Amino acid sequence: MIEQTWRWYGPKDRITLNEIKQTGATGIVTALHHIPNGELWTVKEIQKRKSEIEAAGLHWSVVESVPVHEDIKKQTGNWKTYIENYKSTIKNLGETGIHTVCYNFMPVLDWSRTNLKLQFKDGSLALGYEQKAFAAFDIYVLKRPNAEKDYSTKTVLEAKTYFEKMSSNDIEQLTNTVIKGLPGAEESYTLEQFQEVIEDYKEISPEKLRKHLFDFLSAIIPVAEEYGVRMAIHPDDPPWSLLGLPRVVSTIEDAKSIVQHIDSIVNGITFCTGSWGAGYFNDVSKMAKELAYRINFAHLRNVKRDRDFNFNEDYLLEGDVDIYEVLQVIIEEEENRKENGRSDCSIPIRPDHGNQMLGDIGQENNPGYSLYGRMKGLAEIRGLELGIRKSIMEND
Ligand code: DNO
Repeated sequence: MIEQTWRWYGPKDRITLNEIKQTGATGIVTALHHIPNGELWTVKEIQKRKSEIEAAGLHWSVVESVPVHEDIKKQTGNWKTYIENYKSTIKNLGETGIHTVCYNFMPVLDWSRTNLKLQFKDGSLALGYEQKAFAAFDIYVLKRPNAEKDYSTKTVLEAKTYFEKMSSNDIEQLTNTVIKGLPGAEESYTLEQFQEVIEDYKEISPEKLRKHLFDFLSAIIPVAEEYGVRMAIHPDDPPWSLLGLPRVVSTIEDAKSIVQHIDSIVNGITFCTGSWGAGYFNDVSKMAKELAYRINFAHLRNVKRDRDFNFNEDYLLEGDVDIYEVLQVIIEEEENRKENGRSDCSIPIRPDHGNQMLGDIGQENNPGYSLYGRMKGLAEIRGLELGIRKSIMEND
């Protein structure tokens, strides 16, 4: 069976481990959020968090994430030390019995949205991304030189009208949404710092960033192999360049180039249906089929998207991604691994974001990480899995 997991932000999360048990999840996805990016995670710190999780009758199934320091992405400053620290962290995690690590290679920004409280058709609240709002921030708030060139003429015009109608409160809210970091991003900036860190990437083309990613993999994967840690790179969210920054984990070609760079089962991906699915150019079912052999972790959620780079998050079984097909591929992959006697035949899956609904509304929520919305997603995954397994058995 797939391993049903739940992302928990540690002791400060308003949703407790005891509550998570009632959702049906058995595995916890978490990180040592208090350790600054780049520093190594000691066995003592890892063990402490692991024991807390186990005391609640759950187990620490996936680390999301061990963050990759910006210096590693740029190969500047202390990047070599940070790589050594990363290697030690992987070793320490493996030795403590944690065998899956999610990470990303997105410069500066982790995931991005423009609206964290989008009124949904049924009164719940979803997350959304509007290209004209993002462009308004980029052109008029950040004032990035030549930003207009990165948008269509239509978007540039819409962004102007949109910006002219914004109140100072709207501008502040949008700015915070973009630069303060969404949960898990670990980095947060002021506008001035943000302008500087973006400027630092001026000389880094996508080709260069890809080379830096490959150098990172060449250093990390042998250690991950030795200590039995399955690495799982998370796709860019959304899967296109933002603010002129390079991104190299956006398409099927990107994903293939990564898993093929070092052909090892520990050099895998986090199959995030919502991140890939936000790009109209990504055929998510096809990606699942072609990348199944390297799926080490999955995030299931749905999106409604268009060809103008707008999207909003949607209920798991609605939206533009065929979650049934993706889950079917994952289950078949698990069966293949089982037949081959592999120890990684139970792939951890978590419901990714969920709408704020019912008792979530009015509560302090990590954007996307609601209680009821995610529980609804997990319940749907559980039902879908049961149905898929029964139909596979009947057809055998
Ligand atoms: C957002 C998350 C991402 C993810 C990182 C992985 O909800 O999926 O923040 O954790 O990109 O490194």
